[in-house]
Amino acid sequence: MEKQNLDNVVFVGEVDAGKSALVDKLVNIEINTGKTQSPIFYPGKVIDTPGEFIDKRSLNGALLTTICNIKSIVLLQPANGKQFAPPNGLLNVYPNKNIIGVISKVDEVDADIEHAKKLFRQNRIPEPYFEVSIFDQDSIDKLSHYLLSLQ
Ligand SMILES: Nc1nc2c(ncn2[C@@H]2O[C@H](COP(=O)(O)OP(=O)(O)O)[C@@H](O)[C@H]2O)c(=O)[nH]1
Ligand SMILES: [Mg+2]
Repeated sequence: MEKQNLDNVVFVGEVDAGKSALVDKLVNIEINTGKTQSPIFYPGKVIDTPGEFIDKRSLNGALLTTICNIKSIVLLQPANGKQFAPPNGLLNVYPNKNIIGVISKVDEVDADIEHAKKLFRQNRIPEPYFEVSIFDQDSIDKLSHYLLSLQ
């Protein structure tokens, strides 16, 4: 149902944040396995990006190029992550984009959702935040509905 309609959204976040696994759940195509080496473009301007675009300073420019014409940025912060990976200001270079904070992997045993929320707030990621696990379809559906409501 809503899977086909997702449009104009890019998924960003550190290596292993769960971007590709989440995109697989949100779009209607199952070709996205293995390490993401370059941006993967799905129909309807849905883009999965390599974590290195966030993690490696030398590739931050490639991230900016990739997100330039995309309306919504879904930022994944793993629930078991200690740090906020995006360099200060990187995601605010272009104004007027939606930034959606997703706390991923909330099912992990060492998940600390409150810490992830704190990192988002400290870095001015706007609420609401979505707590997502690829093993919890309800959490995927809630995010999916929200993304569709932005279009
Ligand atoms: N437990 C758990 N593992 C996840 C979840 N999402 C992704 N993973 C795992 O985390 C690893 C990295 O996921 P991937 O989507 O490739 O991360 P990416 O580098 O951000 O694209 C893989 O082994 C996934 O199976 C989740 O919600 N829960
Ligand atoms: Mg990936």
